[in-house]
Amino acid sequence: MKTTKTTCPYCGVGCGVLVQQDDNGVFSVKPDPEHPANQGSLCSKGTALVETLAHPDRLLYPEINGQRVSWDEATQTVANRFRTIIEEHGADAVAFYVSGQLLTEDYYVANKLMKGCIGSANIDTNSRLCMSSAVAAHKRAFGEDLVPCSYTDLDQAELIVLVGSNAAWCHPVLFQRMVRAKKANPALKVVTIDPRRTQTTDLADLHLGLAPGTDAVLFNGLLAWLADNGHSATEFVTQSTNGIDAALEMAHDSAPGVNSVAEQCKLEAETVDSFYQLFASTEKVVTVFSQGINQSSSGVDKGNALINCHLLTGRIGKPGMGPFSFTGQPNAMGGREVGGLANQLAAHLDIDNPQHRDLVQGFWQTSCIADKAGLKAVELFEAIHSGKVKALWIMATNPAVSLPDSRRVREALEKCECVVVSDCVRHTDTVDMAHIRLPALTWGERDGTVTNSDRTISRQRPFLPAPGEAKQDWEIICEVARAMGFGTHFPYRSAHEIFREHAALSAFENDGKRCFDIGPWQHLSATEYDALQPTQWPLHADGQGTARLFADGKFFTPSGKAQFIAVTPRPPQSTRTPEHPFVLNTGRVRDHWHTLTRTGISPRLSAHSAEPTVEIHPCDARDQGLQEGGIAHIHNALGAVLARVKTSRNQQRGSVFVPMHWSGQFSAAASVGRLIPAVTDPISGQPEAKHATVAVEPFTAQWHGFLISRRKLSPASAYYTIIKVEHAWRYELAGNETSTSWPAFARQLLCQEDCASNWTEYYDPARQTYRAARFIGGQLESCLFISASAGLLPQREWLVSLFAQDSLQPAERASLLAGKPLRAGEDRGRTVCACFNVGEKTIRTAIAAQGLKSVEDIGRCLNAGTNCGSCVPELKALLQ
Ligand SMILES: Nc1nc2c(c(=O)[nH]1)N[C@H]1C(S)=C(S)[C@@H](COP(=O)(O)OP(=O)(O)OC[C@H]3O[C@@H](n4cnc5c(=O)[nH]c(N)nc54)[C@H](O)[C@@H]3O)O[C@H]1N2
Ligand SMILES: Nc1nc2c(c(=O)[nH]1)N[C@H]1C(S)=C(S)[C@@H](COP(=O)(O)OP(=O)(O)OC[C@H]3O[C@@H](n4cnc5c(=O)[nH]c(N)nc54)[C@H](O)[C@@H]3O)O[C@H]1N2
Ligand code: SF4
Ligand SMILES: [Mo]
Repeated sequence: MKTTKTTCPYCGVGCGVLVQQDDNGVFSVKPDPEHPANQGSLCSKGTALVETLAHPDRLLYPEINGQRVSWDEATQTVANRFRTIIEEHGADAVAFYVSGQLLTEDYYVANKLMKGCIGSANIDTNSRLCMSSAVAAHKRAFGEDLVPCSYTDLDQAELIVLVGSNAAWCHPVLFQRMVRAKKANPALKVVTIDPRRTQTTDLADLHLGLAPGTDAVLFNGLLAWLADNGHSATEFVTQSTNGIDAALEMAHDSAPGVNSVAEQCKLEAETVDSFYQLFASTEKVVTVFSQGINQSSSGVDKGNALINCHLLTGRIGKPGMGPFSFTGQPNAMGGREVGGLANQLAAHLDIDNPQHRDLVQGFWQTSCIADKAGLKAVELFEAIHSGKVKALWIMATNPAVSLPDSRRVREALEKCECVVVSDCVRHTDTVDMAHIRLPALTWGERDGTVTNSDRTISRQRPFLPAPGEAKQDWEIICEVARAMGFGTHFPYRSAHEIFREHAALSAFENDGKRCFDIGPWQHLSATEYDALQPTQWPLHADGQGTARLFADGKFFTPSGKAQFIAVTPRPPQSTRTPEHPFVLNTGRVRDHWHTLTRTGISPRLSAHSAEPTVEIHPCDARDQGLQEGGIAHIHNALGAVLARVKTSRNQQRGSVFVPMHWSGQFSAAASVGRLIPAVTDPISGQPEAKHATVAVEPFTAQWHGFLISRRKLSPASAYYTIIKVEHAWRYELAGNETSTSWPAFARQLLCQEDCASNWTEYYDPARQTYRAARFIGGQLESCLFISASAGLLPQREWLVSLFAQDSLQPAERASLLAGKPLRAGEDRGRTVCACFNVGEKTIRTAIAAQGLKSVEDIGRCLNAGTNCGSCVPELKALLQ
């Protein structure tokens, strides 16, 4: 048994995992009991990591215009095209668009190449869509992009306020940590603030389902109320802060009293009052914030409005308290440390500060350094659209799906003279649009470091060989840099050498002026780097980390004091109109990751939320003529999306929620980025992904169907989504054409060139019922079911189970065509527990038959809910 200690590549919790390979070469993944982030637990995504190791569609060789080429030719071509464009149009005519999923070492060299050598700051990252509002709020309040807290503060807090965070699904291991903290300390109170009720609300003592976009009013109101009711930490405020008066004046103006706040936020006055009382009376408060705050056209102000409340009460820098931005991507923080955003330099230095520029240039010894901020993501794609930026290199992100107004993003990519993409997957919506494709290594193969939400730097270590000719991102970047003539600045032979330089820069002429300092690591040997233990920056001279910042009341502003920010609440930019009466909120589901390039290939992770849904209040659904399980047509001036209707009282009236995950690779028309306007925060440039306005109407399907096939096929129906199942792909289909010859449709779709295979079918044109199955040898190859009504289609799960068999018995073939399982109980229903693969029907049956009363009973009987715990809120709902 060979064991590798590494870090999970998904969310910003940054869990340690142990990857074990047995003597037969079979891998398994376990939580690393020694890693401080997860202390022995993993969520469903982490648990399923092994299932996503062998990607069926890797990008293995460099390509130019779809033709395989050598690495030499690929890197030389990228270098020549970039050089030519720079010579003709200047350095600002080229750009990089990178990602919080790169390792710190990759990020460091990308940033050095663009800002230090090419001399433009046109390098921005998908963190712009993710954390840039929090970054700017931190900078304004603390003088530097600093997260004060440590995960241990969650264990010690007496009140945890979660604002715009669905931690139960998005930071599951931290959510479970809060669940445990509440068990250990029943006095711990939890408040959730979110227009929706989510699985996170399950833990809450108090939920504030405020009107979308009104958080700044709520926190301004809290600030004023705390000050008026004698809860200011006067000594701390005087000694360690500036700007209290202006902030309070604005707070009083905009949120004078509980009643005004309640009215503006559309909450009950008692609810607001309870929250304010609770906040005032509890010393140890952690306020967690995430995308419900950040992804807003006033996200920076919202962040500061909540930080203000911690400054007023002095609840920062001490155990169990502080404002805590949960970061999204595995290396969101590492990217910020090396200056991956277009308005940063490196090592938390500022691009618009001439001394900082001199410092970095002196350290890098390069001849030109960018002297002004570059284009932020949304501006960057606009500049590509208008032809100002002519060459773009995209690394580890899928902007054709994830940027707002994605139709315009695609147009920009189509117009761009030279699109280079480094990715590990051959087909994504973005990779498909590239002129030059560069195959990158991915998790399990690559080597370097990441930084999680609480500043812990951990190693990602490889345990798999490089497939095909794929290379690490830093190697690819260095090779292009050398081909562009910058070789002397890119002498690195390993991630370790890059890391040492990054550490040295953090300490260079620092003398305590910058908090980000990992200087003691600049001399690490290769062996020490390999053995690096998870450590929270900044480092002390002896190499020890720092759990919590600001314990000494010192901040990193020029005055050394924290800064209150006067906040004038602003409403979101899109307003409801009679044509577009719904607020569209977007975000994540439990078991999927972003644009599905990884979780979309795992049957286990695809089972929980199999299709893109639009969640809507049942009364709104009724008013709009929408049926549960039907298909909705969601549209505005920018575009349209089709998604399955899911009614839920967790959704407030007038708002709908659509997940961000479905791309063109997995659906006909479910990419929700098409509906998000490219509206951004004026300071951070972060898009308002939580607030578009839309119409929601029924899509009148004339027929519904599904298809299960071992091979990937390309259905041409108005609605389809693709779901990975064991041994096959499942397609849910619907169309609005009234007459179709189903046998001909089936032959075209299922057989493609080869129709000789064995084929059985059943067709009742009068009832629009069609069923077909295709066999190769005795093995089921594909099956297709069509009906006039979605409710008349057979259950999918047992049909999928037939694909596990090498051949089907005649009775099974007959039952297949009849659309009825041979044996009862073969249908488990929708997966609830992804860790143990337990379906909803199995759970319901067990609850009824065995009189199960609690989540623990279900666990004892079925194992469900006993591993990662993410499905516990759903188990509770089933019990109810
Ligand atoms: N399963 C899973 N986990 C993930 C990811 C994933 O793709 N899948 N991605 C990771 C990444 S990169 C990120 S950034 C994080 C994001 O983690 P979160 O921010 O927790 O997730 P989201 O679902 O984007 O949005 C959080 C909540 O904001 C709420 N919200 C919307 N509008 C408002 C508002 O006006 N006010 C308030 N207070 N709340 C509002 C939404 O209803 C939603 O429940 O998740 C990380 N973890
Ligand atoms: N509507 C809406 N839009 C959103 C959001 C939202 O809440 N709502 N959230 C926003 C947020 S917070 C985020 S973080 C973004 C995420 O959006 P993206 O970053 O666009 O999404 P991913 O699917 O994570 O894309 C990562 C890409 O990197 C590739 N990859 C994986 N590993 C490697 C590697 O080691 N090297 C290289 N070169 N490539 C690799 C993957 O195959 C994939 O194509 O979406 C944003 N967009
Ligand atoms: S919480 Fe889950 S997805 Fe996030 S790092 Fe841990 S195991 Fe990975
Ligand atoms: Mo994110």
